[in-house]
Amino acid sequence: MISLETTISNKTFSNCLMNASGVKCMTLEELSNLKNSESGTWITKSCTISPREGNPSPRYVDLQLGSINSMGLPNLGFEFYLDYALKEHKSGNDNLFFSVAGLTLEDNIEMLTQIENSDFQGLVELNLSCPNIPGKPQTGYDFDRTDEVLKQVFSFYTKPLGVKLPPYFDIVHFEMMANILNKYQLRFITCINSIGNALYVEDESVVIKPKGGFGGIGGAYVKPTALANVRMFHKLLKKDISIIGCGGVESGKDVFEHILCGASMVQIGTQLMKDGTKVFSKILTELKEIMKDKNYTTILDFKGKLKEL
Ligand code: ERO
Repeated sequence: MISLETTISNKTFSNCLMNASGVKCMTLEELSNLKNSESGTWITKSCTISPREGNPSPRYVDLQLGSINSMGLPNLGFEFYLDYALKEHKSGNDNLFFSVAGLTLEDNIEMLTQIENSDFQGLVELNLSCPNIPGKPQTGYDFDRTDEVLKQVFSFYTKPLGVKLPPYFDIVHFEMMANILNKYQLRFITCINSIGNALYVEDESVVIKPKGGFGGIGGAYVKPTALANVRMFHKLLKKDISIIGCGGVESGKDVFEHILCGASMVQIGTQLMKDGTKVFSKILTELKEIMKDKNYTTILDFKGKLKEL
């Protein structure tokens, strides 16, 4: 009997799959579809205090090996998502993730204060890595700023919280970020967000409108970078910080590799956008097949156990 059950912080989920924030999780209808899907849990679209339209279209394009996006944080505003989360809580469900991406530290503190003082008991993913807001740097690339944000957040916030990180590409950067993260009572990190500010060219033209065509890349293009980030942080972070892998997941094999590298949970972005929520059952079936072939019965049988030469 194979179990895909997994645990993050004080929550246990029936399986290790969920959506990546931003993908099919903005409206009530999309959130209900995710809730009713085969995924182990789900997360809301990163929100700001006020609703946002986001960037002009075209702003999301499927590519041969992935996607490029510059959505610009379109969302229905904090109140909508808090209201949604509280309704879930009232109906007895606290096993969902709430994504927060304030445009300033003050905005993040304002939203987290309201969550802290509410009945919501789920997990919060604080997004420190949106690459698509003109004029706003990705916090996760500014080490001192990240430290300051976490210091201020953990001065009052007591509920389970994690951060969504941008991809890192330098060993010293991994070490610097891990040293900062290890100072705080983080319950998880999610890595990676899209590889920011890439450029895709077709027929002598860019393919998305915002920022002169620059956008975040997801999908198969980013899998090796995602696995490297999951692996490195698995080695460097204290063991009570779980890792949620994200990047390039199209199949059970991709999920298996994320878990081998150290992920406890795996998010799906580009492929969920392409296939809709039926992607979860397909990938779960493939993952179970792989585990069956290898005689693994739980995720813990292979989590973090990547072989090195
Ligand atoms: O443009 C966005 O809304 C967006 N796209 C990403 O690839 N990652 C994000 O974190 C994000 C907004 C928070």
